[in-house]
Amino acid sequence: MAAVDTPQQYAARFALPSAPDRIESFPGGHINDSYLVGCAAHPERFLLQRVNSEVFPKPAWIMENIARVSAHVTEKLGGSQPFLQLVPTQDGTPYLSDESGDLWRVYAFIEGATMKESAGSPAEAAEAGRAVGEFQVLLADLPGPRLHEIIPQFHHTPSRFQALRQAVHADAAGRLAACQDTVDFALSCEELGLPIVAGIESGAIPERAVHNDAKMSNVLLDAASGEALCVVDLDTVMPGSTLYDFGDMMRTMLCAAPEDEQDLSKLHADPTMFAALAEGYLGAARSILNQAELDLLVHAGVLITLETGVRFLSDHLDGDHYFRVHREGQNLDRARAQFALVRSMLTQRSDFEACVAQILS
Ligand code: GN1
Ligand code: MG
Repeated sequence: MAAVDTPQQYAARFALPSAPDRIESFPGGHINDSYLVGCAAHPERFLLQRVNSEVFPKPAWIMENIARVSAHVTEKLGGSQPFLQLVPTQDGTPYLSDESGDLWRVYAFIEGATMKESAGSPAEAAEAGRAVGEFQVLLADLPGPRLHEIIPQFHHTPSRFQALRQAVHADAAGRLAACQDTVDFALSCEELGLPIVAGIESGAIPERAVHNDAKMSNVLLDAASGEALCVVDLDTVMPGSTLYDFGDMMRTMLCAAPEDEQDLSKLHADPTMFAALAEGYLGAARSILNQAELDLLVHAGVLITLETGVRFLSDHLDGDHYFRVHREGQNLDRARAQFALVRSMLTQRSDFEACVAQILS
Protein backbone atom coordinates (compact mmCIF):
# COMPACT_ATOMS: atom_id res chain seq x y z
CA MET A 1 0.00 0.00 0.00
CA ALA A 2 1.26 3.51 -0.81
CA ALA A 3 2.45 5.61 2.10
CA VAL A 4 -0.41 7.56 3.62
CA ASP A 5 1.03 10.98 4.18
CA THR A 6 -0.97 13.79 2.63
CA PRO A 7 -4.10 15.33 4.17
CA GLN A 8 -6.12 13.97 1.24
CA GLN A 9 -4.84 10.47 1.90
CA TYR A 10 -5.70 10.75 5.57
CA ALA A 11 -9.17 12.03 4.69
CA ALA A 12 -9.70 9.02 2.42
CA ARG A 13 -9.30 6.67 5.37
CA PHE A 14 -12.36 8.04 7.17
CA ALA A 15 -15.94 6.87 6.66
CA LEU A 16 -16.95 9.71 4.35
CA PRO A 17 -19.98 9.38 2.04
CA SER A 18 -17.73 9.22 -1.05
CA ALA A 19 -14.12 9.78 -2.03
CA PRO A 20 -12.71 13.13 -0.85
CA ASP A 21 -11.98 15.22 -3.95
CA ARG A 22 -11.62 18.77 -2.65
CA ILE A 23 -9.37 19.73 0.22
CA GLU A 24 -8.22 23.13 1.31
CA SER A 25 -6.48 24.55 4.32
CA PHE A 26 -8.93 25.92 6.88
CA PRO A 27 -7.59 28.89 8.84
CA GLY A 28 -7.60 29.41 12.60
CA GLY A 29 -5.78 28.16 15.68
CA HIS A 30 -2.17 28.48 16.76
CA ILE A 31 -1.37 24.82 17.25
CA ASN A 32 -3.34 22.32 15.12
CA ASP A 33 -3.92 22.22 11.34
CA SER A 34 -7.39 22.05 9.82
CA TYR A 35 -8.59 21.23 6.30
CA LEU A 36 -12.00 21.59 4.73
CA VAL A 37 -12.87 18.45 2.79
CA GLY A 38 -15.47 17.99 0.07
CA CYS A 39 -16.54 14.62 -1.33
CA ALA A 40 -17.37 13.63 -4.91
CA ALA A 41 -21.03 14.21 -5.86
CA HIS A 42 -21.93 14.94 -2.25
CA PRO A 43 -22.97 18.25 -0.69
CA GLU A 44 -21.79 17.63 2.88
CA ARG A 45 -18.38 18.91 3.88
CA PHE A 46 -16.02 17.76 6.60
CA LEU A 47 -13.26 19.20 8.75
CA LEU A 48 -10.08 17.15 8.83
CA GLN A 49 -7.78 18.06 11.70
CA ARG A 50 -4.23 17.19 12.56
CA VAL A 51 -3.65 17.58 16.30
CA ASN A 52 -0.10 18.53 17.25
CA SER A 53 1.36 15.81 19.46
CA GLU A 54 4.03 18.09 20.94
CA VAL A 55 1.25 20.06 22.62
CA PHE A 56 -1.25 17.21 22.94
CA PRO A 57 0.83 14.09 23.64
CA LYS A 58 -2.03 11.76 24.59
CA PRO A 59 -4.40 11.42 21.63
CA ALA A 60 -6.42 8.66 23.25
CA TRP A 61 -7.19 10.89 26.22
CA ILE A 62 -8.33 13.80 24.06
CA MET A 63 -10.61 11.59 22.04
CA GLU A 64 -12.05 9.89 25.14
CA ASN A 65 -12.84 13.26 26.69
CA ILE A 66 -14.40 14.50 23.46
CA ALA A 67 -16.45 11.33 23.02
CA ARG A 68 -17.87 11.59 26.54
CA VAL A 69 -18.55 15.31 26.32
CA SER A 70 -20.13 15.03 22.86
CA ALA A 71 -22.36 12.13 23.84
CA HIS A 72 -23.55 13.95 26.97
CA VAL A 73 -24.14 17.31 25.29
CA THR A 74 -25.75 15.80 22.19
CA GLU A 75 -28.17 13.80 24.31
CA LYS A 76 -29.07 16.80 26.46
CA LEU A 77 -29.57 19.05 23.43
CA GLY A 78 -31.85 16.45 21.84
CA GLY A 79 -31.24 17.84 18.36
CA SER A 80 -32.27 21.38 19.30
CA GLN A 81 -28.87 22.76 18.24
CA PRO A 82 -25.93 21.44 16.25
CA PHE A 83 -22.94 20.06 18.11
CA LEU A 84 -19.62 18.71 16.86
CA GLN A 85 -19.96 15.16 15.51
CA LEU A 86 -16.94 12.99 14.86
CA VAL A 87 -16.75 10.82 11.76
CA PRO A 88 -14.97 7.51 12.49
CA THR A 89 -12.36 5.92 10.27
CA GLN A 90 -13.37 3.19 7.84
CA ASP A 91 -12.10 0.73 10.42
CA GLY A 92 -14.46 2.18 13.01
CA THR A 93 -11.80 3.85 15.15
CA PRO A 94 -12.25 7.49 16.21
CA TYR A 95 -8.90 8.73 14.88
CA LEU A 96 -5.63 7.87 13.15
CA SER A 97 -2.09 8.47 14.36
CA ASP A 98 0.76 9.27 12.00
CA GLU A 99 4.45 8.50 12.30
CA SER A 100 5.18 11.66 14.24
CA GLY A 101 2.47 10.77 16.75
CA ASP A 102 0.08 13.46 15.53
CA LEU A 103 -3.60 12.59 15.65
CA TRP A 104 -5.88 12.88 12.60
CA ARG A 105 -9.64 13.08 12.98
CA VAL A 106 -12.67 14.24 11.04
CA TYR A 107 -15.71 16.23 12.14
CA ALA A 108 -18.85 16.88 10.13
CA PHE A 109 -18.49 20.52 9.04
CA ILE A 110 -21.14 22.83 10.49
CA GLU A 111 -22.48 24.81 7.51
CA GLY A 112 -23.84 28.34 7.53
CA ALA A 113 -21.66 29.47 10.43
CA THR A 114 -19.14 32.25 10.87
CA MET A 115 -16.17 32.32 13.17
CA LYS A 116 -14.96 35.68 14.46
CA GLU A 117 -11.73 36.59 16.20
CA SER A 118 -13.51 39.27 18.25
CA ALA A 119 -17.11 40.26 18.89
CA GLY A 120 -18.44 42.46 16.08
CA SER A 121 -21.25 43.92 18.18
CA PRO A 122 -22.66 43.72 21.71
CA ALA A 123 -25.28 41.29 20.38
CA GLU A 124 -22.52 38.92 19.26
CA ALA A 125 -20.75 39.20 22.61
CA ALA A 126 -24.01 38.40 24.40
CA GLU A 127 -24.70 35.43 22.12
CA ALA A 128 -21.22 33.99 22.52
CA GLY A 129 -21.41 34.54 26.28
CA ARG A 130 -24.73 32.72 26.37
CA ALA A 131 -23.32 29.82 24.35
CA VAL A 132 -20.33 29.32 26.64
CA GLY A 133 -22.55 29.68 29.72
CA GLU A 134 -24.95 27.06 28.34
CA PHE A 135 -22.03 24.77 27.55
CA GLN A 136 -20.86 25.00 31.16
CA VAL A 137 -24.38 24.26 32.37
CA LEU A 138 -24.64 21.26 30.02
CA LEU A 139 -21.39 19.90 31.46
CA ALA A 140 -22.37 20.54 35.07
CA ASP A 141 -23.97 17.09 35.38
CA LEU A 142 -21.49 15.18 33.23
CA PRO A 143 -21.35 11.73 34.88
CA GLY A 144 -18.00 10.63 36.33
CA PRO A 145 -15.17 9.77 36.27
CA ARG A 146 -13.21 13.04 36.19
CA LEU A 147 -12.23 14.02 32.63
CA HIS A 148 -8.60 13.43 31.69
CA GLU A 149 -6.36 16.38 32.41
CA ILE A 150 -5.15 16.80 28.84
CA ILE A 151 -2.49 19.42 29.61
CA PRO A 152 -1.60 19.42 33.31
CA GLN A 153 -1.69 22.81 35.05
CA PHE A 154 -2.99 24.41 31.87
CA HIS A 155 -4.38 27.48 33.62
CA HIS A 156 -2.18 27.27 36.71
CA THR A 157 -1.08 30.88 36.38
CA PRO A 158 1.76 30.75 38.94
CA SER A 159 3.32 27.91 36.90
CA ARG A 160 3.03 30.06 33.78
CA PHE A 161 4.99 32.80 35.57
CA GLN A 162 7.54 30.22 36.65
CA ALA A 163 7.93 29.17 33.01
CA LEU A 164 8.41 32.83 32.07
CA ARG A 165 11.18 33.19 34.64
CA GLN A 166 12.85 30.10 33.20
CA ALA A 167 12.55 31.47 29.67
CA VAL A 168 14.06 34.76 30.84
CA HIS A 169 16.91 32.94 32.53
CA ALA A 170 17.66 30.77 29.49
CA ASP A 171 17.10 33.53 26.93
CA ALA A 172 17.33 30.72 24.37
CA ALA A 173 16.62 32.87 21.31
CA GLY A 174 18.69 35.86 22.49
CA ARG A 175 15.62 38.10 22.50
CA LEU A 176 15.51 39.22 26.14
CA ALA A 177 17.29 42.54 25.81
CA ALA A 178 14.83 43.74 23.17
CA CYS A 179 11.79 42.99 25.31
CA GLN A 180 13.02 43.57 28.87
CA ASP A 181 10.35 46.24 29.41
CA THR A 182 7.60 43.76 28.53
CA VAL A 183 9.12 41.12 30.82
CA ASP A 184 9.34 43.66 33.64
CA PHE A 185 5.70 44.57 33.21
CA ALA A 186 4.62 40.93 33.24
CA LEU A 187 6.60 40.08 36.36
CA SER A 188 5.28 43.17 38.15
CA CYS A 189 1.77 41.74 37.70
CA GLU A 190 2.45 38.30 39.12
CA GLU A 191 0.15 38.71 42.13
CA LEU A 192 -2.80 39.30 39.83
CA GLY A 193 -2.39 35.69 38.71
CA LEU A 194 -2.98 34.14 42.13
CA PRO A 195 -6.67 34.33 43.10
CA ILE A 196 -8.23 31.57 40.97
CA VAL A 197 -5.65 28.92 41.79
CA ALA A 198 -5.82 29.98 45.45
CA GLY A 199 -9.62 29.71 45.37
CA ILE A 200 -9.48 26.24 43.82
CA GLU A 201 -6.88 25.08 46.33
CA SER A 202 -8.91 26.36 49.29
CA GLY A 203 -12.06 24.74 47.93
CA ALA A 204 -13.88 28.05 47.57
CA ILE A 205 -13.95 27.72 43.78
CA PRO A 206 -15.30 24.38 42.57
CA GLU A 207 -13.40 22.39 39.98
CA ARG A 208 -15.72 21.81 37.02
CA ALA A 209 -15.55 20.41 33.50
CA VAL A 210 -15.10 23.56 31.42
CA HIS A 211 -13.95 24.51 27.93
CA ASN A 212 -10.60 26.08 28.90
CA ASP A 213 -10.17 27.87 25.55
CA ALA A 214 -13.39 29.88 25.36
CA LYS A 215 -12.20 32.53 22.98
CA MET A 216 -14.61 34.25 20.62
CA SER A 217 -13.43 32.26 17.61
CA ASN A 218 -14.39 29.03 19.35
CA VAL A 219 -18.07 29.95 19.25
CA LEU A 220 -19.70 29.49 15.85
CA LEU A 221 -22.34 32.08 15.00
CA ASP A 222 -25.16 31.52 12.53
CA ALA A 223 -24.07 33.51 9.48
CA ALA A 224 -27.62 34.66 8.76
CA SER A 225 -29.08 35.40 12.19
CA GLY A 226 -25.93 36.03 14.25
CA GLU A 227 -27.19 33.59 16.88
CA ALA A 228 -24.62 31.38 18.57
CA LEU A 229 -24.79 27.93 16.99
CA CYS A 230 -22.17 25.82 18.67
CA VAL A 231 -19.08 25.87 20.88
CA VAL A 232 -16.13 24.23 19.09
CA ASP A 233 -12.51 23.21 19.77
CA LEU A 234 -13.06 20.63 22.48
CA ASP A 235 -9.40 19.60 22.85
CA THR A 236 -8.94 21.32 26.19
CA VAL A 237 -12.33 20.47 27.70
CA MET A 238 -11.16 19.12 31.05
CA PRO A 239 -11.30 19.94 34.75
CA GLY A 240 -10.87 23.66 35.40
CA SER A 241 -12.85 26.68 36.50
CA THR A 242 -15.78 28.49 34.92
CA LEU A 243 -13.66 31.60 35.52
CA TYR A 244 -11.10 30.49 32.95
CA ASP A 245 -13.81 30.51 30.31
CA PHE A 246 -15.27 33.85 31.34
CA GLY A 247 -11.75 35.29 31.43
CA ASP A 248 -10.99 34.08 27.91
CA MET A 249 -14.24 35.60 26.71
CA MET A 250 -13.30 38.96 28.24
CA ARG A 251 -9.88 38.67 26.61
CA THR A 252 -11.31 38.17 23.14
CA MET A 253 -14.68 39.93 23.15
CA LEU A 254 -14.09 43.34 24.68
CA CYS A 255 -11.80 44.70 22.00
CA ALA A 256 -12.02 44.53 18.21
CA ALA A 257 -8.25 44.73 17.66
CA PRO A 258 -6.54 41.49 16.61
CA GLU A 259 -4.67 39.40 19.16
CA ASP A 260 -1.31 40.60 17.73
CA GLU A 261 -2.25 44.29 17.29
CA GLN A 262 0.89 46.42 17.26
CA ASP A 263 -0.84 49.78 17.77
CA LEU A 264 -1.41 49.53 21.51
CA SER A 265 -3.68 52.57 21.53
CA LYS A 266 -6.30 50.28 19.96
CA LEU A 267 -6.31 47.92 22.93
CA HIS A 268 -9.28 49.23 24.86
CA ALA A 269 -11.72 47.03 26.79
CA ASP A 270 -15.14 48.29 25.70
CA PRO A 271 -17.60 48.57 28.63
CA THR A 272 -20.61 48.12 26.33
CA MET A 273 -19.18 44.82 25.13
CA PHE A 274 -18.47 43.83 28.72
CA ALA A 275 -22.06 44.51 29.77
CA ALA A 276 -23.41 42.47 26.84
CA LEU A 277 -21.03 39.58 27.48
CA ALA A 278 -21.81 39.52 31.21
CA GLU A 279 -25.58 39.63 30.54
CA GLY A 280 -25.41 36.84 28.00
CA TYR A 281 -23.14 34.67 30.11
CA LEU A 282 -24.86 35.17 33.46
CA GLY A 283 -28.29 34.75 31.86
CA ALA A 284 -27.21 31.21 31.02
CA ALA A 285 -24.76 30.20 33.76
CA ARG A 286 -25.90 32.13 36.83
CA SER A 287 -27.69 29.11 38.30
CA ILE A 288 -24.53 26.99 38.60
CA LEU A 289 -22.11 29.66 39.87
CA ASN A 290 -21.28 30.10 43.55
CA GLN A 291 -20.48 33.40 45.26
CA ALA A 292 -16.70 32.95 45.00
CA GLU A 293 -17.01 32.50 41.24
CA LEU A 294 -19.27 35.53 40.92
CA ASP A 295 -16.89 37.63 43.03
CA LEU A 296 -13.95 36.85 40.73
CA LEU A 297 -15.70 37.20 37.36
CA VAL A 298 -14.12 40.53 36.43
CA HIS A 299 -10.77 39.55 37.84
CA ALA A 300 -10.86 36.43 35.66
CA GLY A 301 -10.58 38.62 32.56
CA VAL A 302 -7.51 40.34 33.95
CA LEU A 303 -5.97 37.05 35.01
CA ILE A 304 -6.52 35.07 31.83
CA THR A 305 -5.45 37.96 29.60
CA LEU A 306 -2.31 38.35 31.71
CA GLU A 307 -1.65 34.59 31.70
CA THR A 308 -2.08 34.40 27.92
CA GLY A 309 0.33 37.30 27.52
CA VAL A 310 2.83 35.54 29.78
CA ARG A 311 2.53 32.40 27.63
CA PHE A 312 3.08 34.35 24.39
CA LEU A 313 6.05 36.17 25.93
CA SER A 314 7.65 32.94 27.21
CA ASP A 315 7.29 31.41 23.75
CA HIS A 316 8.82 34.49 22.14
CA LEU A 317 11.82 34.16 24.46
CA ASP A 318 12.03 30.40 23.81
CA GLY A 319 12.09 30.94 20.03
CA ASP A 320 8.43 30.39 19.02
CA HIS A 321 8.11 26.65 19.50
CA TYR A 322 4.56 26.51 20.85
CA PHE A 323 2.32 29.12 19.19
CA ARG A 324 2.56 29.21 15.40
CA VAL A 325 3.90 32.55 14.12
CA HIS A 326 3.56 34.06 10.66
CA ARG A 327 6.24 36.71 11.14
CA GLU A 328 9.12 37.32 13.49
CA GLY A 329 8.10 39.06 16.68
CA GLN A 330 4.47 38.02 16.42
CA ASN A 331 4.41 36.34 19.82
CA LEU A 332 5.93 39.46 21.38
CA ASP A 333 3.25 41.58 19.70
CA ARG A 334 0.62 39.17 20.99
CA ALA A 335 2.06 39.47 24.50
CA ARG A 336 2.20 43.26 24.40
CA ALA A 337 -1.37 43.45 23.12
CA GLN A 338 -2.56 41.20 25.97
CA PHE A 339 -0.77 43.36 28.52
CA ALA A 340 -2.26 46.54 27.07
CA LEU A 341 -5.67 44.96 27.43
CA VAL A 342 -4.86 44.02 31.04
CA ARG A 343 -4.09 47.68 31.75
CA SER A 344 -7.35 48.78 30.16
CA MET A 345 -9.33 46.21 32.16
CA LEU A 346 -7.64 47.26 35.40
CA THR A 347 -8.56 50.91 34.95
CA GLN A 348 -12.21 49.93 34.43
CA ARG A 349 -12.38 47.18 36.96
CA SER A 350 -14.74 48.86 39.42
CA ASP A 351 -17.10 49.86 36.59
CA PHE A 352 -17.18 46.29 35.35
CA GLU A 353 -17.80 45.03 38.89
CA ALA A 354 -20.67 47.47 39.29
CA CYS A 355 -22.09 46.21 36.01
CA VAL A 356 -21.99 42.60 37.25
CA ALA A 357 -23.61 43.62 40.54
CA GLN A 358 -26.40 45.35 38.64
CA ILE A 359 -27.03 42.33 36.42
CA LEU A 360 -27.20 40.11 39.50
CA SER A 361 -29.49 42.42 41.48
C1 GN1 B 1 -4.17 28.33 21.62
O1 GN1 B 1 -4.68 26.62 19.19
P1 GN1 B 1 -5.75 27.49 19.65
O2 GN1 B 1 -5.78 28.72 18.84
O3 GN1 B 1 -7.09 26.81 19.75
C2 GN1 B 1 -3.97 27.83 23.05
C3 GN1 B 1 -4.89 28.59 23.99
C4 GN1 B 1 -4.65 30.08 23.87
C5 GN1 B 1 -4.88 30.49 22.44
C6 GN1 B 1 -4.57 31.97 22.24
C7 GN1 B 1 -3.73 24.14 23.72
O4 GN1 B 1 -5.44 27.92 21.18
O5 GN1 B 1 -4.63 28.19 25.31
O6 GN1 B 1 -5.50 30.81 24.72
O7 GN1 B 1 -4.04 29.73 21.56
N1 GN1 B 1 -4.24 26.41 23.12
C8 GN1 B 1 -3.40 25.58 23.75
O8 GN1 B 1 -5.24 32.42 21.10
O9 GN1 B 1 -2.37 25.95 24.31
MG1 MG C 1 -7.85 25.66 21.35
